[in-house]
Amino acid sequence: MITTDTIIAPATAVGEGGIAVVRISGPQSLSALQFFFRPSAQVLTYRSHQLYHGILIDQQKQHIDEVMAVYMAAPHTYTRDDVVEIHCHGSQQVVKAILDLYLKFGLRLAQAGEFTYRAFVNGRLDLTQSEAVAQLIHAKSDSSRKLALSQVEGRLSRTIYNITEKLRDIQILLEAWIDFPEEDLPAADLQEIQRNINSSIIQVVEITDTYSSGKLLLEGASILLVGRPNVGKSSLLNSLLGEERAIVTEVPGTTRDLLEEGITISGVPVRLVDSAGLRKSEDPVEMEGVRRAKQKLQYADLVLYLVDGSMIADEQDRYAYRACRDYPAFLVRTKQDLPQMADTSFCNFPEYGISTKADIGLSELRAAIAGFLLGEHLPTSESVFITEQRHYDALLAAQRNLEKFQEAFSADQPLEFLVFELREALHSLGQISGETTSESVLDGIFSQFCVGK
Ligand SMILES: Nc1nc2c(ncn2[C@@H]2O[C@H](COP(=O)(O)OP(=O)(O)OP(=O)(O)O)[C@@H](O)[C@H]2O)c(=O)[nH]1
Ligand SMILES: [Mg+2]
Repeated sequence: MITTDTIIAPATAVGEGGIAVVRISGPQSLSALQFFFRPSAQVLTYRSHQLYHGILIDQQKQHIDEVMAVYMAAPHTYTRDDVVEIHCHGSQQVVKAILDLYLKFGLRLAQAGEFTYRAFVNGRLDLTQSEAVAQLIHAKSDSSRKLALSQVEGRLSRTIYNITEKLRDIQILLEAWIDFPEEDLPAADLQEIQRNINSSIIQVVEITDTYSSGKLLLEGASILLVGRPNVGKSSLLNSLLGEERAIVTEVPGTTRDLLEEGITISGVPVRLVDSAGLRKSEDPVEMEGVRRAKQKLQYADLVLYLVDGSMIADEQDRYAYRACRDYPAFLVRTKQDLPQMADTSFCNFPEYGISTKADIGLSELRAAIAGFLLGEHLPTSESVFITEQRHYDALLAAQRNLEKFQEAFSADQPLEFLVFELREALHSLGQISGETTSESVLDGIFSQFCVGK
């Protein structure tokens, strides 16, 4: 991709809106502005990062629109090139007229993600930050927004950078010794190297371990409510949601189809699925509902298996238990406000008692769900999570090379072997930041962006 010409694209989404923004980046940005923009007050030189009001005219001096325009001088811009943004009325016809004007003028329409690509090539963002920009744009929940933002701000990059620097120092030291092999490496240095490799492995593993939690925070978890008719599944769904979403009646078999609702539980986005439960039935509608619930079981991150605490557990409870016992599940004993009759010793899931009527045990259940989903990886403002398969694979590869380094080290292998493993590890880590990423991978990443970003 050429990165030295001047590109243009709408930066706001297609559709009607109050304003739309057209973005220009590259060496001709300022002259492009001056050519067609007539500021309402006289401007001798455009000051960087200042908004100007005026009219945009075409080649025949016809007005295109009344606009606000800003010129941003390199390098303090998104792309690090000169950038101009034109804020026009939010009509697609106006945007189109501005684009036509500048394409005739000689600017080129930007490809998807090309502004961010320039920011990457010009060193303003590394690859993880660029990827996070796309994630931020596509974020569907508050937690995915926060995750993406922390990555845009460079938290993951800094962590990887610190590990990389440590490994580079070792590489330099070892290579010097290969070049001047007269003396042996001092024992103290050798120990120091081993310690540093060990701590790097630990750091790499710590980040790798956040992958499943990170993905969960990004994509959300799926929780399925099962249990025999009338145990209180829909009541629990409503309580967790904080609204009367599902129909609750004393008639067993009220819920027949799956009902899915999104909520956050202690910061984790969750899709709660109420079901017809799991039971034997003759009724074809119920049977279809049960079939769908069974299908959902396989995809659930957690099953809440409900047993009515106020009744004696029966064959239906055991039937539902058998259906879900091979999946990650909690036993939820409902109706704790009533005298407790159920013997649930047949079930060995972690157990929680609740009452939706008397508001008993619900906050404990919420905390337990969050704890189960995220383990010790509860998000704090400091934590680093990875969410990309690409990062995960690279970290695993780096870890393997560092472990091989340790093995070769313990077996007194030649230094060349050690340096080889180090180089491989550094190469893998470099793929995360984009230092060593191939063109085709880069193309794949940036093509996921929309035009104008
Ligand atoms: N006393 C008491 N009754 C409850 C509690 N939770 C639910 N119930 C009652 O139990 C009955 C069934 O509740 P639902 O939430 O509809 O149960 P369900 O599991 O969704 O039932 P189906 O959809 O028929 O499978 C209703 O009459 C609720 O009012 C509770 O904590 N205490
Ligand atoms: Mg129900």
